[in-house]
Amino acid sequence: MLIKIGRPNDVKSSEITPQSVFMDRRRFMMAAAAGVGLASVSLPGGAPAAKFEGVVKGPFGTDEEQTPFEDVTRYNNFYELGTGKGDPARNAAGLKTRPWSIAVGGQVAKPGTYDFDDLVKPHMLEERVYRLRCVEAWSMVVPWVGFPLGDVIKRLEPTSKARYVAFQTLHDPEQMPGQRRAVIEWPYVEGLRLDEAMHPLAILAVGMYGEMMPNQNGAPIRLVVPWKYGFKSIKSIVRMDLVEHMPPTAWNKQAPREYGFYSNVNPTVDHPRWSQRTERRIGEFLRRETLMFNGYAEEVASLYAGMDLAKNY
Ligand SMILES: Nc1nc2c(c(=O)[nH]1)N[C@H]1C(S)=C(S)[C@@H](COP(=O)(O)O)O[C@H]1N2
Ligand SMILES: [Mo]
Repeated sequence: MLIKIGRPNDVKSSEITPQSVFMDRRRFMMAAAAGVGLASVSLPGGAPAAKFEGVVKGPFGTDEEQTPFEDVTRYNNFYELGTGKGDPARNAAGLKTRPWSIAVGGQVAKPGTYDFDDLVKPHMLEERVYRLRCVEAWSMVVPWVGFPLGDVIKRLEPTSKARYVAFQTLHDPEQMPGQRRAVIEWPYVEGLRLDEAMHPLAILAVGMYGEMMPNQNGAPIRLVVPWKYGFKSIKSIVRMDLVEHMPPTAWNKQAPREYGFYSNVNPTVDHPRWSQRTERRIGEFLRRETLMFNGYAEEVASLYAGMDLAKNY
C-alpha cells in the first residue's frame, strides 16, 4: 500500500520513476547546470541524483517545518493517475514529460506553441516554501522550485481584453490511466482572474525539494497558488489561454455548489459537506486552525476587497 502518512522512508524519485523518465530529468538538470549550478549527490541506495543547486530563495517563503519528500510524493491528488491517494505515485511512470510543449492562445500578442525548455530558463528559477491546503482539509509545506506566473504572462503580452487565464492539463488516456474513465470531464481545466495570476505569490513550479518535479506532483510544470484550495493548482499544463470571460473549471463543472471559481482558502465558509475551520498537516497528529487565505491574507486580501466571499466561494 502506498498510502502512508507521517513516516519518512528511503525511496527517492530515482526509484519511483522509471529510469528513462529519470534520465530525461537528468538531462534537463545538465542543461540547467550552466544557469544555476548542478550537483550530483549520492542517494542512500547509491543511485546518482541530479539536484538544482544555487537556486535563489524567492520571497514569501515560510520557515515552518517542511513536509517530508516521501509524503508529498506518495500521498497525492492527481485524478488523471487514479483517484486513490497512492495511485498517482504508482501510475506516474507512464507519463512522458519530454519533449513537452505548452500552447498559448487567446488575448495575447505572442500566441504559439512553446517548448518547455524555451519557456523555462534555469536563471528564472527560485525556491518558494509554501503551505498548500487541500479542500479535503489536509495540508503540507513544500519547497517548490519555480518562477512567478506573472513573469511568463508579461512575456506573452496580454491584450487589453485579457481578464482571465485558463489552463489545461494533458489529455492522453494512454499515458494517464485515470482518464480512461470519466470520473470528471477531461481534460482537467482551471482558471484565475488576471490580477490573481499576476500576483507575485502565484508561481509555475517545475521542481520541489531541489529536484525536478516528480510526475505524480504534476511534471513537468504545474501551477501553485498557495492562498487557494489545492485543486486550483493544476498539474502537467499543456495549454494556457488569456480570455475575456471567466473560464470553466474542472471541479466547478463537476459540483458547482461545492466548488466555486475563486476557491480561496476560507475557514469561515464551510464546504457543503464538511467544515473548513481546521486542517490536518500531513505528518502531524493534532489538527490546526485553518487561516484566512491559508495565511497569505496580508498579501492577497486586497484582491477581493468589497467582494462577498460567501457568495464568491
Ligand atoms: N490536472 C490535475 N491537477 C490537479 C489535480 C488533479 O486531479 N488533476 N488535483 C488537485 C488537487 S485536489 C490537489 S490537493 C493538488 C495536489 O497536489 P499534490 O499531489 O502535489 O500534493 O493538485 C491539484 N491539481
Ligand atoms: Mo485537493
